[in-house]
Parts: sequence; structure tokens; C-alpha cells
Amino acid sequence: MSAATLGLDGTVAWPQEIAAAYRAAGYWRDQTLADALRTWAARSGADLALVCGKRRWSYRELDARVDRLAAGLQTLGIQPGARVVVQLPNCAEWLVVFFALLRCGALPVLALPAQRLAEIGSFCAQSAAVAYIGAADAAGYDYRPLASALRACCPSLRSVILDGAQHPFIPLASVDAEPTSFAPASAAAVALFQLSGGSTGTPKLIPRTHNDYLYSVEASASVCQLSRASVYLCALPMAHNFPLSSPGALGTLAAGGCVVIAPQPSPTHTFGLIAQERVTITALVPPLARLWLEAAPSHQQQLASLDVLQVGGAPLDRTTAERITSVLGCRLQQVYGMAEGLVNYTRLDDPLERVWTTQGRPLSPADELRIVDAEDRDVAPGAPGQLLTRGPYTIRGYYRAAEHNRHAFTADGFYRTGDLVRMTADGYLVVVGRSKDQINRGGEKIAAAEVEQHLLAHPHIQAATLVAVPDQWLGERACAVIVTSVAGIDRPTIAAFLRSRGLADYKIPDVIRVVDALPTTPVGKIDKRQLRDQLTAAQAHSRRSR
Ligand code: AMP
Ligand code: DBH
Repeated sequence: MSAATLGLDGTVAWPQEIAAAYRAAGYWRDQTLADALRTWAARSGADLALVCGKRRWSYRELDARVDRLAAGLQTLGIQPGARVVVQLPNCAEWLVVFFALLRCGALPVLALPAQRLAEIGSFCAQSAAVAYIGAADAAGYDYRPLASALRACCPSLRSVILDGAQHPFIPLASVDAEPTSFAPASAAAVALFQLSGGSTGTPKLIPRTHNDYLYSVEASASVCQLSRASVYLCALPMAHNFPLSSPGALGTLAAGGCVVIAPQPSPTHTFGLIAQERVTITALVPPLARLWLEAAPSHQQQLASLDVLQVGGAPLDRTTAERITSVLGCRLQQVYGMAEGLVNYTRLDDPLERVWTTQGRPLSPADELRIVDAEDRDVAPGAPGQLLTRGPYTIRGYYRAAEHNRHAFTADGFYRTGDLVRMTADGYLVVVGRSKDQINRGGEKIAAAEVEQHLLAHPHIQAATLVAVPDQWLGERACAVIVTSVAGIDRPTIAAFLRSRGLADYKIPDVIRVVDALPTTPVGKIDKRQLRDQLTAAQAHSRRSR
């Protein structure tokens, strides 16, 4: 085994002989993402590539717009290898900017619209970005103060380009020039930066190469059986790895299908579009899937074309999973992935029971998985443990993070996912929790995910999560935070319900809090860290005022 090599640009590369094996097996084809768009445009020229509001662009038109913007970016002085933070809402420009940066050899850092100065500033600093490309406003938020603050605090930033803004910013529409040719980039080089999940500290930059990303996109399109006939609704924020690459917008373009862009993922913004564009497939996180389920019964007709609903990003409880197949009348696909690489899918022809109860199996035959105990020893088959993985599209290290990488990866290059999983006899993964997402109640360990599953089976609980709150005697107590539409859901009711489902007494939440909505991460997953902070602050406040 040879050690991973640290590239000059601060990224950790795959060992040479492993890279050679991935090429020999055909996983890495040495094509860049910008070239891939050229190939797709040559193949599907006049076909519809994307729909965004009133705009309907063919593949040829998308490719031509990318050419002009790439040339415009070059005239602004954006050089090959330069990092550019992109924070655009879901819109056609998102894809044009993404591909234009790739075409001129720059590296997009894919930020989410919900991120704010602390995060965006950190991405600019971590990547020494030369430009920020955003929107003047979106979803009722004015990004101009953020853009000005960035200019003040990030010395590397030379250009701040905003869609829909004027001086002192560079209006995106003004970045335009006659198409020019660019020196080809190496497909083995970093193409873009994804961001690690926002619920565990400031996100780290995840360097994804052309080779590894394109492979995951094309293989995902194939697992999801995308074709020219596919119409993919992009409802989650497009910068996120799931709607971008699993198979997402990029996989749809790779298959010759059409990407329909929704500005927001709520039923009001999506159901009409699904009906109008005859959408066949889309991707949601579980809280949104539950929202769709509530709205669906009165809009059944609008959803008639929907064939596959992918749900991933966070645990999906069995009750909701079953309702998706019965209420939405489409197929469910569970997707368990991470921006660092590994993606698992239930397959479209899997039996329902497997689709309801597992998070799928790896995308690639070359994905290597180990399930280990606290000492990194393999657990017995079927037993739960922490998932470690490496493979042709899983990174070997975060960007410029040598210290963090020592803990986040094993010496032989496995990424420590931090997820607790078990593997079924037929090779499917069941996510049983996060390695640190447990409550230590005076020594008794409670896995949050287990209790959440049971809470969500209650017919009147729309959303639920379990977090630890500090306790003088026990160290920690379990607090269930729930969203419910009916009055009178109190602790005794919930305790009786959980007992009736066979849950041990010590796992019954000590405290129940009813809230209107749970805080979410920028992509819509429940943000436990924020919730824990809120609860701890509220507790300290009530103690002080007592
Ligand atoms: P991120 O850091 O945002 O890329 O999130 C990746 C993490 O989300 C994974 O490591 C899992 O903890 C979680 N996750 C993603 N998909 C699923 C899923 N289908 N079920 C449970 N957890 C998931
Ligand atoms: O949560 C994720 O990060 C995720 C979920 C599903 C992901 O990155 C993916 C699929 O590619």
C-alpha cells in the first residue's frame, strides 16, 4: 500500500496505482466536466436542457451561454486554478455560472443560499477566493450587505459579481464576451469544492476532481435509469451534492433529459411545475417529503407524471417511507450519500420492504466499505458499527486541512463517515445513527435515531427530533422536540404511545417540547446543533430568572 500523496495545491490525491486501476476499469475517463457539457450539447443540441420560469433552453443554447460567460470571466482576470465562491439561488444562471467557471479553468466553491457571512467569509478565506458570484436578492433576502462585508474582510477577493445588482458590484449580465478557447484542464485535477455538512462546525472544503465527480454523476444516472425522457425537478438547493450529482441536474444532462428548476421546494412552488412540465423524478430531504405528503391528497392530479421520488440526506422513518409509496403513487428511492463521495441507492426494482427499511447499497462495485468498532476492528456481519469508506469518487482528504484529516481518514485512506450503520445479508446499508448522536442519560445510552423513528410513527407528529439537554443529576436528559397539529400531545400521551411500541422506559424522553418548526441546515435537514444551543440557552435563562 502506498501512502496518499499531498498535491501542491493542498489536496490529497489517490495513490498512483489505485488511480491507474480506476482508469483501467473505466471509472475515470479523463474527461473534464466542461468537456462533458460539450459532448452532451453535440449529442442533444436542439433538445430541451432546462426550464426556469419562462426560459426554456436547448442544450446548444446552454452551451453557447456558457461559452460567452467563460470568456467574460476571463476578461475580468479570472485565471485557471482560481477559486470562486458561488452562492446563487436555484435558477438557470446557476448552471451557466457553474459550467462557465469550469470552462475557463476556475474552481467553483459551491455555497448554499441559506449561508451567511460567517460561513461565506470562511469559504473565501479557506479557498483564498478571487471572486464571489451571488445574487442581489433571493427569497426575500438582500445579499448586498453580505457581499460588501465580504469585500471588506477577504483580502483575496478581487471581483464581486451579483446577478441583478448595479455599481459598486459587477452585474452578472455585464460579464459577457465573444467565445474564446481555453487551454484544456487536467481531468485528474480538482474541478469544484463541495462543503461538508453544516451541522458540525464550520464546513470544510471538499475537493472533487473532474474524474471522480463525472463518474459519480454518470453512474448515478445509470442506477436511476435516467434517459432522454427524464424530466428532473431540481427543488433542493442546486449547489448541494444530492440534487447536483445523485444523479440530479448533472446526471439528467448526462442522460439527455430536461432539468426543471424550482425556486423553492415547497408544494406551492413545485406541484404546479410538476404538472406543467410532466416531471418524472425529483429529490427531497425527509422533512420536505413529509410536507409534500400532507399537501398531496388534495393535488393528486398534479403529481400524476411523477415516477420516482428520491429521499435522502437524513434518516427517513418507515412510516413516512410507506406513505410515500401509497399517498404519492410513485416509486420511492432512498439515497444515503455524502458530499465527500460515497452514495448508496435502493434500486428501482428492489422489493418494497427493502426500499422502506434500508438506505440502499453503494453506487459503484469499486466502493470499499468497512463497518468497525471503536478500535477500528471489523464488527461481526450484521452488527452495527461506524462506516468507513474509500473508492473512485470518495475524497482522500479535505482541502488544506492536514490536522483534521488525520482524524477524518484512516492511514490507508478510508474516510470516517461518522455514521453508524449495519449491513443486511444482501449488502444493503441501514443507517442507525450518527456516532455521536446519542444521549448519555446517567450512563444509559439512547440512540436519538431510534427514538425519533418511533415518535414519527405517531399519527399527529409531523416532525420530531431528540436532543440532549444538560441535567444536574444525570449529566444529560433526553428532550424530544416535536411539531404537532393537535393540542394535548403531552409527555404522558407520548410515553404511553412509545411504551405501546415496546420502547424501554429509559428511552422515553424526559421532556417534550412542542414548537412550530424545527431549525434546519441550509439544505433543509434538522439542525440539531442549533436546537441544542437554543435549548441550553433557554434552560440557563429560566434558571437565572427563577
Ligand atoms: P453532508 O455532510 O451534508 O454531505 O451530509 C452527509 C451526511 O448526511 C451523511 O454522512 C449522513 O450522516 C447523513 N445522511 C445522508 N443521507 C442519509 C440517509 N438517507 N439516511 C440517513 N442519513 C443520511
Ligand atoms: O446528505 C448528503 O450529503 C447527500 C445525500 C444524498 C449527498 O451528498 C448525496 C446524496 O450525494
